[in-house]
Amino acid sequence: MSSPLLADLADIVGAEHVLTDPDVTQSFGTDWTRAWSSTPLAVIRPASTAEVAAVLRLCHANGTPVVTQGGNTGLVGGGVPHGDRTSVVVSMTRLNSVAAVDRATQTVEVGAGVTLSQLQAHASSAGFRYAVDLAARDSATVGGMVATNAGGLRVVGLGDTRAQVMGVEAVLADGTIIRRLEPLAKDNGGYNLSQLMTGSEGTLGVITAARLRLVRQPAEPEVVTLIGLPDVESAVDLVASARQRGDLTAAEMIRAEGMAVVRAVCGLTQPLANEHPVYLLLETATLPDLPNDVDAAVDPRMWEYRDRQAEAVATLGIPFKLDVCLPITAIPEFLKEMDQLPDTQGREVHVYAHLGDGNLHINLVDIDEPTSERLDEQVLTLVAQFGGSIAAEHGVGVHKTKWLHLSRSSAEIATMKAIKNTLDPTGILNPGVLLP
Ligand code: 2HG
Ligand code: ZN
Repeated sequence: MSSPLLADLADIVGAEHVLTDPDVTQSFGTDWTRAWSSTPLAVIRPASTAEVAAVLRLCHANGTPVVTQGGNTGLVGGGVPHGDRTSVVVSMTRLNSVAAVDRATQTVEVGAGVTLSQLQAHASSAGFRYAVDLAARDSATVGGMVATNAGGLRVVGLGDTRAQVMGVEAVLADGTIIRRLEPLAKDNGGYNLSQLMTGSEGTLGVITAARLRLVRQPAEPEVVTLIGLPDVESAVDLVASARQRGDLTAAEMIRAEGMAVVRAVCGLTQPLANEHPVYLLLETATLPDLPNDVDAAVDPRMWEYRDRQAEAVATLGIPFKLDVCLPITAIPEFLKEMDQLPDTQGREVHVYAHLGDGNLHINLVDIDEPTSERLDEQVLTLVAQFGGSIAAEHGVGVHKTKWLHLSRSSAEIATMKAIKNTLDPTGILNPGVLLP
């Protein structure tokens, strides 16, 4: 090992788990979008909570920045270093233990490195379901999903990651371990530190394990319906009536340009009899109520048109991305105004959405740079004017720290900074992420 720090890290995790070859570490330094990329000082692969604690104690003593990484599926630059050879990436994939499902409490304890697919398979083998689902399921890990409070496809019916977290184990910046993994439905002994860690994007501690709630498997597979519609207003109306019936688990939207791209890139056939400006996918327990003359298809394979939007758009170039949330009824007007902004006018804007949650994914590909403060400012200011949130389900990352004030008051940001300074006084955990 070329430096005393790396040699000490190797003593903790084993030399074969300290990666320094740039050809190997580059992928850990580049996020999924390819918009953010730096070479890590090293990638450290601990195998236990005790090893994570020892790594953090050492980095804390040395003042070395630590970026925690799971499946590296983030889209806001929150899981990769910023600045070459300044930070170590702590890759959590070896913390992949899975305990037996606790049937009496309908919960399970899993390590941070367990992937969403593994968790889903484990839950379903015990007759349960893990409520959160998202397209990156084969790579996204529990630690990353808790750290970002991942949302995904079924929030409208089953809630986000926060709603599934009963407790977490985490290591603080100085190596202190805090552990709340007991299956306790009621636990009011003070502040809920597990929920403080949830959504903290690696800035307050390193999540090493979680106890997660499970939900019942549906008696029958859900009904998946893709519906062609003339406009976003009609989609919002259909979501409202589907919600009223009380059996809606997902309500997703694709626009015509997204349908065209996913079909071309993924070789998919036209799903409905005709082409439409807007497509709504509803997942419900029983057939949804639809207008008589509507063009629709009932088939679980309809998910593919929505699931593969991000992958399809990414083949067109490195996209400029924004992930925002709006009051759902404001979305038609918001989209009209967004398409008229100085920097979006006349451009193809790809919007796909977890419409039931009011969560829009805005992607532009015909741009010079995947990061554009002008676009950020124009779109996010409009989001704030409509009473929305600038960070829906992907987090703030490094991308949106500058715009946090549009969604949070200065008193809230000051409180967040006070918490950060208390738990990570030297600022080694994910510097530059979340807080301005
Ligand atoms: C999705 O819903 C993901 O498909 C990715 O959250 C969003 O590509 C995006 O902007
Ligand atoms: Zn999404």
